[in-house]
Amino acid sequence: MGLFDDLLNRRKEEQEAKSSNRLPPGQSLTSKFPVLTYGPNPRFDLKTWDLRFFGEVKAKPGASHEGEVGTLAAEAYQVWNELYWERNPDKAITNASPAFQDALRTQAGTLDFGKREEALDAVAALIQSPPETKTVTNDDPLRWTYEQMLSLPTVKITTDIHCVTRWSKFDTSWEGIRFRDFVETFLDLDPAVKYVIAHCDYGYTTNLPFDVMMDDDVLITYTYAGVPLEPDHGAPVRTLVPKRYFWKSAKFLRALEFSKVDKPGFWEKAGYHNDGDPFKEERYGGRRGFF
Ligand SMILES: Nc1nc2c(c(=O)[nH]1)N[C@H]1C(S)=C(S)[C@@H](COP(=O)(O)O)O[C@H]1N2
Ligand SMILES: [Mo]
Repeated sequence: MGLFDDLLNRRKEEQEAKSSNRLPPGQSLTSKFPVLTYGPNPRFDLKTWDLRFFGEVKAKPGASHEGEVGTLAAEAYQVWNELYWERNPDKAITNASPAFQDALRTQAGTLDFGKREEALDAVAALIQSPPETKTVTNDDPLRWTYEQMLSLPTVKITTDIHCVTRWSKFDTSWEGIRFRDFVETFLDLDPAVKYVIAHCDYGYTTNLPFDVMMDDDVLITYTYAGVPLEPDHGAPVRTLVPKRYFWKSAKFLRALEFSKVDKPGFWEKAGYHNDGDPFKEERYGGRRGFF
């Protein structure tokens, strides 16, 4: 099929999406997954990384967690990222623990780990079907190590995403921890909490009303299209809030703050709309001047 046919097809798809009200006003459809990050991707060590919950929140009395996780899972996610960070993919593998290297070679047979794609496939396979699992516990639900987080139950969703720079992508698939389930299971919130602020590596923040975060499609996610999230798209963990413009889905997430007062985030303070509903075309300006 020629370029022109591609274009016609895309137009047709776009028209259909518009007439079914699936494409928000002013958006175009893309099949790519553009990358938008202010600044560099953070590097991290998943042995020391953590995810915190703070603000007007306590752990639910007696709340504790016990779950299963692949024995090599956290290291596998680390190596996945190092395969992107390192110029030489073989180095990412040879730096890993002997146990991990053994498991990977068992998994992948005679594959050539000098080839990044092959190594990534093998790492993803190890994550999807771990040779051994172990039980992990956490009795401080306000702080999660990566391994503890991986042992939480997940849900899968397929959803459309909409970037304020006017691209939309349909049917993206994600797996992660449903925010609402997490809150209801583990947290005791001050009843006056009205806002949730996501805090990321390098200081990026974004704010949302608590009610918006409690929708059933809001995730703390680390899997995209069945494989670990790539560094460019927010590894090791991001939020996903499909009903808002995509800048509200925080990459490189490190903490969620529960607040009685609103705290406009990085782009909100720079002039983006505070609410960012794509179907209301809330791109810029809106309500400003809280602070
Ligand atoms: N930590 C962090 N999160 C972020 C950003 C960022 O620069 N830093 N960019 C936001 C913007 S503007 C968009 S459109 C989406 C882009 O996500 P993507 O790169 O996976 O498409 O991430 C959002 N989350
Ligand atoms: Mo964006």
